[in-house]
Amino acid sequence: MALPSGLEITKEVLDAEIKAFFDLAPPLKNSDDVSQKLEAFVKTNSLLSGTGGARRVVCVTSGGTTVPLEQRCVRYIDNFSSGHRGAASTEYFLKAGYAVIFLHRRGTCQPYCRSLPDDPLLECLEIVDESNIQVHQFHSQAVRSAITKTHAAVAEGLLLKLPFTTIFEYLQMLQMVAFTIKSIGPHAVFYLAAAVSDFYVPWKSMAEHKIQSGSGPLDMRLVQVPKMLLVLRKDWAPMAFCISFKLETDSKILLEKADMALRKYKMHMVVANELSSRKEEVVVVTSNEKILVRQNKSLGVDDVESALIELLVERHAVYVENSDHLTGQQ
Ligand code: PAZ
Repeated sequence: MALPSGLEITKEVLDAEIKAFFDLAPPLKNSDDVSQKLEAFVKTNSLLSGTGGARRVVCVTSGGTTVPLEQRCVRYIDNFSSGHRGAASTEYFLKAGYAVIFLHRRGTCQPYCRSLPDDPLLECLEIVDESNIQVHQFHSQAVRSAITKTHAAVAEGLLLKLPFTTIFEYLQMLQMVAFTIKSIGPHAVFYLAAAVSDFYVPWKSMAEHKIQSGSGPLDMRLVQVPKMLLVLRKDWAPMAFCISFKLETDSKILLEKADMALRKYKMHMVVANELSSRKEEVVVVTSNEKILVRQNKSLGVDDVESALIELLVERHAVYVENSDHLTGQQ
């Protein structure tokens, strides 16, 4: 149901829109596999031998969702997100002792691979002779580090990588993650850095076959993707610590929009970033603070995620402590 902008929809209407979205979405092809992996991952991390407690688990979403224009998709709408933010943040969450569900756009930047060249296969490998291929000396350190760290994190049950492409896959998987990590209450974190499409073509009104170009200009109606953040907070995983992102290109409206998202979707924190400066600085917006976080080049850190994750981990620790007191667990 389309409402004039500025008018709030009720929770009942939102719930109905979300139900319709999921009912009509093409079912996830590998949903059993995803569900098994999630269950096993959360189980491993919630039964830490000897500690009696759960490990903190963060779901990092990363990269952009696509909006298919045809059911047998040839064309789709996409966005710019490289997945760098999500990949870098995953590395720092792992370093801070979290287990990470890396819900990422297929083909985007991966944790520990940030210093590899764009085409690692062709640029890092060289042919020695007919039966031997080796890593080029120049890239050997980066390749070794990417392989060792990724394999170690996966083998220790600390990193679960789940790829998506479309908006339909992303939202179905996000809901599955939320339903699974709900069981670890305040130890769960959502770090929603993915650039999620605001508009889409509903499956039932989508052309089945490739849209033909012979019939003149393309006239297509995109409808709004129901905002799922509030239901994630309220219904799917109500105890989880939720951090969402707000991206704008007009810095004049950025903080106001971030503030609005914080209140409207009941987020614990919103990270505000502007397109051109997003790699150098972000502002973390909470109910009573606006904290500027910048990359600290003087300490030899050339990304903003190091300081950002340090701050979020600190705040999450306080949140867990307060929740534990409230539930009488300490
Ligand atoms: O993926 P990336 O590193 O190129 O960019 C990160 C980002 C700008 C997509 C992220 O920080 C962000 O703001 N995500 C939410 C975007 C939104 O408002 O929908």
